[in-house]
Amino acid sequence: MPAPTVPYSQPRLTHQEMIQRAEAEYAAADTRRTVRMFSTDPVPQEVIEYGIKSAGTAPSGAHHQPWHFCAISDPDLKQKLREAAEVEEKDFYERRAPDEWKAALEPLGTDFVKEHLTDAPWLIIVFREDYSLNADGSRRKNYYMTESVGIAVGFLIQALHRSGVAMLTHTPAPMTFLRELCGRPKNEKPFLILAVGYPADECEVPDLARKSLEQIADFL
Ligand code: IYR
Repeated sequence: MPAPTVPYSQPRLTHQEMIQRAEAEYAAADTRRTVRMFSTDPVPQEVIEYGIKSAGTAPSGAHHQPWHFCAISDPDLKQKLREAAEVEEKDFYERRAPDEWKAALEPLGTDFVKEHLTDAPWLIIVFREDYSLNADGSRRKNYYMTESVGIAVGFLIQALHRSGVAMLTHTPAPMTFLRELCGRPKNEKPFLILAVGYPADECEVPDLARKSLEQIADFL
């Protein structure tokens, strides 16, 4: 049976208003940079809460909303998480990383030391629900989980950027330790860590260029 519906409309803007808004949105998005050096200054929890609420507005397969967010500010937990991540990262950089991957990372200057995991005032651990659990404990299948959670993380990043904080998306591999540290159930798979805070005063970012519209799009 189809779900009940409610009317939906959005105020119609003139073409000129739309173009102005679109340009302003792009200009704001284009100021975002991934940062790796964070100030330890605190960021209010409400900023994180609204960011996660924005993430929760993302479209998802069958509207199952297959995501969960653990926002960590507790210094002891961040320390534990950093230690566990560095064990994996050390193994990655020293043993597991293929040469081609290492070469690709060289311009970024990354290594196994992950100060951001203790410096950034917030770590948002994003989980993907591979299946949901019904009230009676039976499993409910989810659909397009990776796409859905990826879109939600995009919303989260954009919302937090517009709120005035900087971020690093971090995916130590494997990330299974995060489930236990966050006390999440087995149906949830760690998707990524988003470190959130202000950039450190001395923060610099690589002088990178973004692909042009012509490079990333065709209008047919
Ligand atoms: N997870 C490692 C390696 C790494 C991989 C990619 I792809 C990057 O863009 C950056 C780092 C790390 O976090 O150092």
